[in-house]
Amino acid sequence: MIKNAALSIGFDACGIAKADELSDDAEFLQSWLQKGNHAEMSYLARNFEKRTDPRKLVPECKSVVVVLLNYYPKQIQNTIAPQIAKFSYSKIDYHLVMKLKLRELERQICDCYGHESVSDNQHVFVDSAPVLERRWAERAGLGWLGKHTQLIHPGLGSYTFIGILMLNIDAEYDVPIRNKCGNCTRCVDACPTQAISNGSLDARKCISYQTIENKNEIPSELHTKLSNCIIGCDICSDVCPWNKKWSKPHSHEELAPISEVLGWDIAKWQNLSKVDFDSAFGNSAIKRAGFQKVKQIIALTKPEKSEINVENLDL
Ligand code: B12
Ligand code: SF4
Ligand code: SF4
Repeated sequence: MIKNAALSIGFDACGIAKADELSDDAEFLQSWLQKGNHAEMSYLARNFEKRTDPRKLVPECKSVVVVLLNYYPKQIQNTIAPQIAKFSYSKIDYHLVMKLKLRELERQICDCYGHESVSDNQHVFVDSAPVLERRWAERAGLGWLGKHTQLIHPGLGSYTFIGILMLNIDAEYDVPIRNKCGNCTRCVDACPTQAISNGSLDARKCISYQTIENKNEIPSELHTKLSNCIIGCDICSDVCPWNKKWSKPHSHEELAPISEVLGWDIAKWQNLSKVDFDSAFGNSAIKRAGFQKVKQIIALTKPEKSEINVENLDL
């Protein structure tokens, strides 16, 4: 029932994992944090026990339902303009889109299994809570974690948002699938800042972190490596052969893009006013980065045609 309901609500995939302690991940996470890989995202070091055991976050939790929403767009941005990552194309911030759909899934589950199947505490998560969402997606059989650390779903690729619903009831659990990265290292080789090594990411070097999360100045050694990215970075995703094979445009109306922005040229971005920014991005995920930050990054980037053409990549 749960998976059928998720698909009928419009999610592209759904899997279920048993709520358990993530002991291997706890070890990995501790060493990742000790090396300072989380940069200034101090929240990642907080709530360690809750992050590595969902039952500490939602005490009655027995099952972790994981849903995916494909966000690969139909139309790609003008490639010589400063680039915004595809997750940020939509008019409406994806967090809101995911949460509304998850609430509907929760309603249908409660109709079927009763209200006691969910906790009175927070149990719907997208991005913002101490939950290792990619690991749960992997445990729920929805794909494997690529060397670029993202979840690759066989059939959808990695351009998917992940959402989590924790339930107080048992369910039939899925099993993880095999990692199919093999000897490929395209994402590692293509990363302009060498932010990925051994399937682990150093956020200090990641353009996505620098352009979205970093509230301070971008370190000067990275200025020439921003590769025309102004909000997020899709380089390691774009070069992945599995995305070439599986990424197909979504048809989710809720993720309709801010069409005019996709056609903006370099001059439009460079002359962007606060009024233009607020009117285009008022409800979008880009609002979070803020006008000043976006303007500063545009000033640092050197507009050039993106060298990565997904269509020309061989599998
Ligand atoms: C912080 C964060 C970031 C940071 C740090 C990214 C990172 N790799 O940790 C920054 C700002 C850089 C970032 C960037 C992006 N992000 Co982000 N991010 C998050 C967030 C909020 C937390 C991730 C986290 O916990 N990181 C800590 C690391 C250690 O955890 P982890 O990477 O999940 O790895 C765990 C497991 O994979 C496992 N593991 C990994 N390797 C190994 C090895 C061993 C031996 C073991 C035992 C375990 C293990 O253990 C880890 C935990 O201990 C999640 C949402 C969430 N709550 O999960 C979104 C999330 C991961 N981001 C997402 C997206 C879309 C992106 C971007 C693509 C956006 C963009 N285009 O710019 C980029 C991708 C960059 C990249 N290559 O990862 C999506 C990923 C969707 C997907 N299909 O994978 C998420 C899930 C948000 C969502 N709800 O959809 N992000
Ligand atoms: S998002 Fe960009 S900077 Fe970050 S790991 Fe991927 S290619 Fe490197
Ligand atoms: S580019 Fe290659 S190594 Fe990187 S995630 Fe894709 S298949 Fe794995």
